[in-house]
Amino acid sequence: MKDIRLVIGDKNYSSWSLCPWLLLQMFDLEFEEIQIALYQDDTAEKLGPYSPSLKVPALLHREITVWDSLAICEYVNEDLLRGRAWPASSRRRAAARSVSAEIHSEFPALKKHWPMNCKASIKLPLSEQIYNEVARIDAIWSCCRHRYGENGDYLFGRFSIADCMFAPTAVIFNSYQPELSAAAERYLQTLLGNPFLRKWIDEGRGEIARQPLLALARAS
Ligand SMILES: N[C@@H](CCC(=O)N[C@@H](CS)C(=O)NCC(=O)O)C(=O)O
Repeated sequence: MKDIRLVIGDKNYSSWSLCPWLLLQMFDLEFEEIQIALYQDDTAEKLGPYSPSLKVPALLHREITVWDSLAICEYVNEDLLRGRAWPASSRRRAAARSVSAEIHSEFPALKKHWPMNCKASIKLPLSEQIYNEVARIDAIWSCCRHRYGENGDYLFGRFSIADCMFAPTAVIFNSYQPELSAAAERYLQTLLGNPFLRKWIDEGRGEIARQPLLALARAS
């Protein structure tokens, strides 16, 4: 058994599982992937031994359990990476933490109507709420790239937890194709070009479908 185990859902659907999975991959931390199929009658029963919230992701490290994507990223950063997964300066770290928390806790319309589905590819009309939420994400991406991105192509230059937290958004935007500013589009393409994110998307596309492909998205 490996020292680090990450419990995830279907790669096709589980947006929050993607965040810590990408972090572990990007920082070359060896881990065992425990995958539990979502939306099945026995999903909660299978998650029970691993995740107190009965949700994914959950990280098991020796005798410690951490659940919730952002909490896992913080734990990995602190205990396994000696702080390397956030930007070095406190001003940048504050901004990176703020945008990560924002994507984690806000954007209710996108979360409800534009679910992650690696197999989906359809340009959807935007409701006013979706339009506003896409515009806010565009502003975050453009602003971070403009202010903090001089040392690389990621939000804060070099790869950080902020990029992990926006990776699901990149998959979602790749599926539903909203119009973005040039700077935001460039950042989207940076994320989509990440070899580990491409691997996740490919594996998600290869999984058995457990939800209708477009019905969820069309509700917007
Ligand atoms: N805030 C949590 C949300 C976790 C969450 O909603 N996970 C979904 C999959 S992405 C889940 O486990 N759904 C199963 C269920 O609700 O039964 C996090 O960021 O980890």
